[in-house]
Amino acid sequence: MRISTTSCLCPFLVCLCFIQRCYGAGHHVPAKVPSKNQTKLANGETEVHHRPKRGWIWNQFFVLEEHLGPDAQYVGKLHSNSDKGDGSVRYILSGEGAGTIFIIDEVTGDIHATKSLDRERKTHYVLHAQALDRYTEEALEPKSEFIIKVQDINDNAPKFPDGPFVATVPEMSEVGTSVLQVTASDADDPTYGNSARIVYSILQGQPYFSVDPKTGIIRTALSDMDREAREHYTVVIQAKDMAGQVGGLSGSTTINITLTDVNDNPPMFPQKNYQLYVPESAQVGKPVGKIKANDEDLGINADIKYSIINSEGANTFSISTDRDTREGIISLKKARTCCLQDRNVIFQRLLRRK
Ligand SMILES: [Ca+2]
Ligand SMILES: [Ca+2]
Ligand SMILES: [Ca+2]
Ligand SMILES: [Ca+2]
Repeated sequence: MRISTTSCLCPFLVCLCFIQRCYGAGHHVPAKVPSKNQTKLANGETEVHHRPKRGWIWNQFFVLEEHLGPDAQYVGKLHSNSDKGDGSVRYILSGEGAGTIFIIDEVTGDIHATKSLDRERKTHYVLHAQALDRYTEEALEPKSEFIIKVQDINDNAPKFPDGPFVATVPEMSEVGTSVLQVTASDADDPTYGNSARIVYSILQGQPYFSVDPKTGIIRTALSDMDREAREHYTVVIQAKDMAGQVGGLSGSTTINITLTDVNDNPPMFPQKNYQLYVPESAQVGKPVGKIKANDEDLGINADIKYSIINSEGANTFSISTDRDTREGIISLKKARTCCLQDRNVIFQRLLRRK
């Protein structure tokens, strides 16, 4: 009687179902232990060596998940050497799913799965096999434990657990600047085939952004992206399993990216010259006019401080900044004894920087 472990000889032969570990080959090949893996023992029995060979695996039964066929799925066969085929041996299955999911033909030892199984819900079932003499109820073999493993198929698309995402990156960033990493998960078996092997690609957002196919890191792909020209971008990233191959399942997520401001615009006066007429009666210290420059940047980058840079103007006028309106308020600095002519007063705009 053969056991399917190397450490001991079990008198109970489990005719193991072999399965080739390649995608799409998830069907059972009735177990024939390769002759090279068998050792004849002194008592005439054969010891099975459990060396994986040519990609075949034994010591487990496999059943393909999500089986939709009308018939129960064949899993494998239990067999005792004591079984002469005369029906005197009775096979009994117990353990997880025995009698409900897995049924055994008590005469032939054939095991079938009667229900569709979901590997993502339960990966394997631990069962026990017994062989009894049908007439005496005597155990012909010790009770043996074995596992029915649920073989994965690619029935889960990659998913992004969160999203949509919001991200920012400074305008004018160098190409390749990291913006955000997105990560999808795939419920299929990551240890087998490509069912959970994800490749990222960008569906929307080119040529401004790119995504690393392996890591899901989104980067800038264009230099000189100018917030003042365009501030918001919508990027759609796809995660596809089967290593991105045709036929893979996919999921996607959206990232709303905003360019943040950098101070890349000086304040500009909309006019080159201003003419202000100041009456003789104008009081010292009182405003006599306003000017306003525009700055396309945002926040502190658009703060303006006005000053008078020619000495003649600076001697006669002062200028202050209205923080709310960002206007320059011009006031008379000292009383004049004669009429004020039109003055060519130059105002220098200074960016106030941090
Ligand atoms: Ca499943
Ligand atoms: Ca998958
Ligand atoms: Ca699966
Ligand atoms: Ca800017």
